[in-house]
Amino acid sequence: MESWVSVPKVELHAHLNGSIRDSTLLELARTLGEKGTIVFSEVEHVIRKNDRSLKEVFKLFDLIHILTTDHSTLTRITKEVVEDFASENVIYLELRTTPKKNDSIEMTKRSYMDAVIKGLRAITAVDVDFGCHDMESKGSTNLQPINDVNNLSPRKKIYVRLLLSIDRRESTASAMETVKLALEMQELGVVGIDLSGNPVIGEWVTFLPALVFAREQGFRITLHCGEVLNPKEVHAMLDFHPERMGHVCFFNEEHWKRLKTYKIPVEICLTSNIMTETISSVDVHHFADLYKEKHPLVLCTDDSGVFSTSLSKEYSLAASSFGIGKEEMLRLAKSAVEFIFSGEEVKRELREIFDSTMKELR
Ligand code: 6MZ
Repeated sequence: MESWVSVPKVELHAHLNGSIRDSTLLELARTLGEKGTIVFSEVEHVIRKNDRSLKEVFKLFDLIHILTTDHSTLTRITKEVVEDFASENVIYLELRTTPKKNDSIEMTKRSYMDAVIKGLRAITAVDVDFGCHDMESKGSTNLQPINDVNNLSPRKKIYVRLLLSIDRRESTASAMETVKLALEMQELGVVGIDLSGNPVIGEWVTFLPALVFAREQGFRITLHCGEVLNPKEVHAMLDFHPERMGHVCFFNEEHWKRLKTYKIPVEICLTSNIMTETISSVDVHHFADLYKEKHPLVLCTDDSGVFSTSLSKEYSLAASSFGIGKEEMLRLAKSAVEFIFSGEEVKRELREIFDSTMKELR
């Protein structure tokens, strides 16, 4: 398979706690095992396992959250996850996470997010622009464009923006709290709201008031949609007309028609859909039809840790499965710039990076 590591890429659907390195999870599990909080031998095989049903994935998230939900660990995983994306030339990342409360360790949704921001500030290996308006956010003051040809060893630069996720287990009040937190943190790079979590749990009407409020406040919204058969919910989500949708697997004729008419960009997660058996194999994935019809699409990882993937691997998989050449794939990668939740200035800079890569290829 061709390597897609060197190609600039945009990642718009990545869950923080799903993107942790296995080595870090095992280290955290070992430490909690030594403290007697968990039994390491019972969780080791769960972390190492590769193929998981959708149900098992959500069980694994419960375990991951036991391992990671303290402030210093959150800071560490945020730093590592962003470094990993930057190392494979992801130039713009919208990282999503569910702010969590844990009274026993005095964690509030705000302190959870502060720990995430601390992780962004702790990155030194690459330059991080996370849209924060104070000087500290720019990391190194020695900012270099990623592809500055006059510099022999330019530092990599990654734009990181945050989406706050509402978990489908949450109440309306809790979802509303997340949106209010997003408002408080707009200056710290929060650009949108996501609805995610176990798709068999929760009702659309529970989250709708918070999503309507988020929209009124100017946030862009992405919804996990159609991960299980639930035509009524898909219908209601399409009525809401979000700025993007993730997965869109269980759609009927009417849903496809509306999605295409509205031109809602779709976050495609090939490996995730196949591993969780939401889609039976890559050759019957709806990517093929949407791509053929020039529907707005973006390739994403979903949970690179949980599904042992990377954005480069997703590009390889799409290119080889659907017979797409390098230049065409680059065009697909570039098109994602139009669906990001950041403003025009960032879009312009990203387009320039893609244009110069395309020139080099010719
Ligand atoms: C739905 C998913 C997901 O928020 O703790 N999440 N929700 N479908 C998926 N596809 C398999 N993958 C991840 O990251 C982990 C959380 O993201 C959501 C789940 O709510 C999971 O608990 P954070 O950083």
